[in-house]
Amino acid sequence: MRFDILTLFPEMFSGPLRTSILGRARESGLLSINLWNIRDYALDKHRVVDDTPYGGGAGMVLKPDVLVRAIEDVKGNSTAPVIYLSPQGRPFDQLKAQELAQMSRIILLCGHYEEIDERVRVGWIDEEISIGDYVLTGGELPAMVIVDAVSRLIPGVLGHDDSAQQDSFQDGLLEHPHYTRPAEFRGMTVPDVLLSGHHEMIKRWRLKESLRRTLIRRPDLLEKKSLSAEEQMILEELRNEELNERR
Ligand code: 4G0
Repeated sequence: MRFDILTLFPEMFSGPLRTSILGRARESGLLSINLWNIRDYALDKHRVVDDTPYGGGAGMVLKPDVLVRAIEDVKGNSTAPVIYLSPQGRPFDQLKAQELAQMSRIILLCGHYEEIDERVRVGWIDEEISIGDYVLTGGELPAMVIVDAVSRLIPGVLGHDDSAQQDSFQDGLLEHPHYTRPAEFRGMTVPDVLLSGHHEMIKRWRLKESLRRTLIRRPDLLEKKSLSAEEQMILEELRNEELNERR
């Protein structure tokens, strides 16, 4: 999969995208991540990229001519969608990550000023995405979040093939508790069932604890999810117990 990122601060990306899993995926050719400096598309002597807003007020607006020159150069004749990262975008979630992971190429536009000229949005932006209800100094961190969340869904990027499919959110539930050795740590033990070797019982315990966590921490996720007969039965069980979970 190919990511093209348009930004005024390409140097912000050098750490995260070269490290660990993403670094390895890029070296192996599974991912290509290309950075484009918007300032390179400002043609005047001082390479000005922004201007004051019509109607007055604080803040600056990215100049449409600079931005469109950049977008059209990166896009070429491809049909890759141009995605703008902004607090006004559609909320990003795991379903959106899965959807984007099906594409061969996406173009991410990072703003650093209050806004882009509305005519750029109307004419050149295919989608606007927000990673959450908070404001950051730029769209660079949101772009990295999207590259990371999408990349780990591409077959081969994670070491173990099904680890991305198995984890929480993919099936709409939070993860169950996990333990490793020793069986007793500072007086705290591991649930007996996990030491029993009884795979059916372990599977049921994990499902029950996933449901317990989701019920306590994120009941909104359960309302959205269609539940199997087994899940409905366990939920009934949980509702008859007093719900116990520390934190
Ligand atoms: C556009 C995205 C971009 C407009 C970008 C700020 C948070 C997110 C930016 C603004 C961002 C997010 C109107 C402040 C850059 N902050 N939640 N900052 N305004 O995805």
